Amino acid sequence: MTPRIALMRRPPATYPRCVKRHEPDQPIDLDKALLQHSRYAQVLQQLDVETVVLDALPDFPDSVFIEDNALVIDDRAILCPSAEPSRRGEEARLAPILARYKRVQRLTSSACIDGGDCLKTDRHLFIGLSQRTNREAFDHLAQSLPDYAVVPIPMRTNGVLHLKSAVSYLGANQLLVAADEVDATLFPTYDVLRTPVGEQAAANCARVGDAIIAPVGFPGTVAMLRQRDRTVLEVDVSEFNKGDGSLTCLCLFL
Ligand code: CIR
Repeated sequence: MTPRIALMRRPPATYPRCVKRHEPDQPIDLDKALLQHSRYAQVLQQLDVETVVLDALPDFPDSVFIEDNALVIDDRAILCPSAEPSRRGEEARLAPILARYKRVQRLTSSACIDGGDCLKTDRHLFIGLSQRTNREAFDHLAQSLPDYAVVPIPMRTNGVLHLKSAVSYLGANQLLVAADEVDATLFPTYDVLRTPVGEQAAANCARVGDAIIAPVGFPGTVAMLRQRDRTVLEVDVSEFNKGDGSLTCLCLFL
């Protein structure tokens, strides 16, 4: 389904203090992050997606990564409580906004999950079992979404943060996979396109209709997609990469 609305959350002034697994070589440039965020919204608008940009939440430095706060599936928005203590509560701040569009649901209290670990295709919901997403969350989703085949995907301990950092659904039964990060044989019924050597980070792309939004800096991946007649638009998300974020985490498609 082509997304028509994207919720985004403006980066707060506290964003440079977001959770990071490693300090970046260069510090986060907040002004540049704000520009990149606006530019991404413009690209979505060019593709006829209505962007709803929510006020910044200074108490939550990572709240710009709004994809992690909920799993939106059909008419439901399932809130995602993060395993990262400083992110707990972001989802509650989003709940009233989601309720304008969807039926809001909650998981069992022992469940931890980030939306970045939830990859929907037309038939499957793949759930990355990562440092952020536990079995309780997977079990609850598997029980409560009988229309989907809900499939667990084990993630490497020191690999990417989330499943969607390494796998994107491109529509037409195609998955773009960073095969160094996730075992591509776990998707036997899909046409798997592997990111070229050195371009693993390009595996996180957003799809809007037939168009693909890809991060800047991965010419091999862009060429591969264009050879398959896909329209590719590139967006610079360098300041979000420094906070362990990728492109898709900046919006929540409704
Ligand atoms: C975090 O550690 O939670 C944030 N600094 C980055 C979250 C990125 N989210 C995503 O890729 N879905």
